[in-house]
Amino acid sequence: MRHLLWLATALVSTVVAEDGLAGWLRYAPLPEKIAKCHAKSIPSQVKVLGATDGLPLASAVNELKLGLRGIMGKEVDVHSEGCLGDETPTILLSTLENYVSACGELDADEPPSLEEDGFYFNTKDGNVVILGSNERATLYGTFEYLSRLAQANFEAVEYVDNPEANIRWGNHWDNMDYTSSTHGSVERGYAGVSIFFQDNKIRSDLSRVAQYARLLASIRLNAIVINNVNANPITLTDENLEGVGRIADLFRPYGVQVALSLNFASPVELGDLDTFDPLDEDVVRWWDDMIDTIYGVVPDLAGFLNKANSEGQPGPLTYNRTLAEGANMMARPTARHGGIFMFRAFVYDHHLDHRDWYNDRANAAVEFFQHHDGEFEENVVVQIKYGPIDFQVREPPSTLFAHLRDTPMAIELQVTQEYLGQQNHLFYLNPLWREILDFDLRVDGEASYVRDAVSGKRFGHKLGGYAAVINVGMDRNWLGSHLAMSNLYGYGRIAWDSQSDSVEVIEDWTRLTFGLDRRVIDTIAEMSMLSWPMYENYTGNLGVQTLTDILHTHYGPNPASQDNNGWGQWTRANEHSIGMDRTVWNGTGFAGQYPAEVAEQFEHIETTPDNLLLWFHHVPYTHVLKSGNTVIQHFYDAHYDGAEAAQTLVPMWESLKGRIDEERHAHMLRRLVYQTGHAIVWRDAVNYFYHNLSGIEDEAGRVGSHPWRIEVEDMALDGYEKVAVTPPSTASRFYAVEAAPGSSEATATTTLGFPAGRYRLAVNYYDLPDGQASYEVHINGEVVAAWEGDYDLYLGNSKSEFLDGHTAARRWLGEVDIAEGDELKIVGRPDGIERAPLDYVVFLPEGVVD
Ligand code: GCV
Repeated sequence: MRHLLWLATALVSTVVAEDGLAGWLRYAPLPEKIAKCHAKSIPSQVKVLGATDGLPLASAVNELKLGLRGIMGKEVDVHSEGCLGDETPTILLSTLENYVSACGELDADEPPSLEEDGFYFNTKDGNVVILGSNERATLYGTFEYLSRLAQANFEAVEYVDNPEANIRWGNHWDNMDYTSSTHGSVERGYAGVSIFFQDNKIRSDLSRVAQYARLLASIRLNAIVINNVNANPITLTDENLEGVGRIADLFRPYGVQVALSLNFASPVELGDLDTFDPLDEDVVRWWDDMIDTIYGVVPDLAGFLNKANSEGQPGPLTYNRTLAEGANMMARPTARHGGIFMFRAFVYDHHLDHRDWYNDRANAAVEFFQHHDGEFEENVVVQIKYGPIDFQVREPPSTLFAHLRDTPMAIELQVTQEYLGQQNHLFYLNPLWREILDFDLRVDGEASYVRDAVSGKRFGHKLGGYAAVINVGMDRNWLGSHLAMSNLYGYGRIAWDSQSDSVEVIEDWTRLTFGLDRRVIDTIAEMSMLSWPMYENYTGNLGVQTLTDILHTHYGPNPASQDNNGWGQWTRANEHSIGMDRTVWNGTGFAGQYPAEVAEQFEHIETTPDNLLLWFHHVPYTHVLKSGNTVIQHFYDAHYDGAEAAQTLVPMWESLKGRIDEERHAHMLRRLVYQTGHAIVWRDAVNYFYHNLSGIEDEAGRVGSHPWRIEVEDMALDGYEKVAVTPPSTASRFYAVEAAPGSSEATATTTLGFPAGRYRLAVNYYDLPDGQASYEVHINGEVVAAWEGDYDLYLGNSKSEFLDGHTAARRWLGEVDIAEGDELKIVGRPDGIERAPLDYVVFLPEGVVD
């Protein structure tokens, strides 16, 4: 109780400007009162057994010194030998093995039973004892200790912490590329260029890599694939391998092993063979030699990752060899070096004929892999995206998790927010991951949680676990958005313990990232827990998928882009009905890929939960959901709810002003303000689209009715011309205006007809890259607001050069007093390709969101 009181009174921690580089490893000083009160419980002496420079135990000592200095203002004496037992309280860091050989059996109630990477932690009896099953486990335990202290948790405890799975990898989609505009780009990266690559080479300055290694070790990730699964064969040139060696040298002290994505066609693209047929002897020899060479440079390489025969990538199917034959050919030499071969299950045909009702991309993973179960080498792990399509806002789990009984599996998650707002929209991912991992597939009628399938527990595999696509870049705060870092932290937590509680995780992360202020913790937890349902509401509902533009940047809304192409992310929306029929009786049969009990549930509309209805069934827009609403009305309502919920983010964040440092507060505020506007763009684009298609009115009369808006194309235009927007629903009433090519200024004028009063003014426009048009809003000749089209300078999303759902944005311009008959004039001054495009102006009375 006393402890809690201390926390409650220790409200505002030191508020110093920060840029996010330290992530959650800030080691910020505890409030003086707390630090003082607990200073005595921190031993002043550290004993470390068997530390070698450049290895994790040495890093543990450095980290401990850094952390204690920062958090507690305490310096410690470090000794490289000795056991517990003298009178001086001690922090003892060692592997269990070293400890036992130096000091004899541990004096514990029960001898700790440690698994690979697990550690024993004991702060009872005045000492702090951290014993790992290996060096990196001791480092994990050290980070654990520091994390507890940083959160003012001084409770005396004794426990063993073992990971659930031994594969806890990160996947980078960093490109070794060099064009006039890309110098180490990151595919689906929204936070700057690669920390590893630049201009077809490994960077000479890798200082960010060492900092990154600390972050990864602190969340217990044990390996990192540094290059894109769409792998450039030149990663394997001698010069680049030397660079990979330098990267591995920076990760090694933190116990993070490096891994590489391989391009299946390398023997042809890089070598001088004319085939990459996996059964060709020369090809086998080429890979044997190449893998030996790689291990010669990085002896502790974790292994490899391969994307074969998918989205244009080469693979064994090119030669009519099986996927297993292809994977095994490279896995064998990898096994000789103790490495793991991760083989992606993301194999599908992206030229599927959409006219065939029975075609379904979701079926692909099982169709491609089920016959090869048990054919893979022991060190092959099949890496499966969490859903059958591709990182959508809601998917059921991949059916493949229920099919590979004789092959170890890993689940592929994404920290990067492709399809999920690209780090401009707040989206805390742990609840989504939990939902997938907690799904019971009922294999053979027995409990078969996805988490147990991937950890290896369900089907009895030693190997198994987690991979997440992580898109950190050179941005100082790693992911572009400070709040997005909770997903990287949260990934580590869930990969270690799949049942970690999403609220606890976000609270811990917040304490470490922003301090102990209860208001800050509660607010960020509330915003984060709101974020998934909110985003799902204003994007794609009822399992229809996210509805981002899937043909280009996977960011803004474009419902039509899902259908009538070969990518297979279909919704089959027509004038009457919508949804993929994945039933066995009349659809693609996908539901039948689940084990019987689950298949039966999804086969029928009555037993399919509303939130996956359109994933499994094709129904009329007028179909009545379990909620009592029709499908179309649910769409309308959800979009209004979601966009309204998004508006609450800004006041919540603003309420933290002064409680967190100004630099991070201001940075996040800009993104959240942008999100409130883009949520309205989403709401309207999706609602207009289905309203238009179905011809069904919104019962609440909101869709298409915007009494407080003024369409700029309806104003008197001078220098502006009316333009159609594609997709049309990403413009209010489908049209916008742009200044005529070559003009330096354009105006739009009208007379206001709203009753006199105070209104919140906002303008929707399009913010393009390569140009910062400037704008002024005049009322009766007086400038009341001005802005520049500069979102592109600080938002990280993939860029578009068109007026569309990616560039559609809103500027909130404060409150204005107006009277009926006032003259409104907007002046736009083009810059670069940005011809001062405008969509509409809105004067919002208090409480109206539109
Ligand atoms: C690396 C999706 C993404 C691609 C990605 C691919 C994959 O299609 O849009 O950028 O390619 O998934 O996971 O391989």
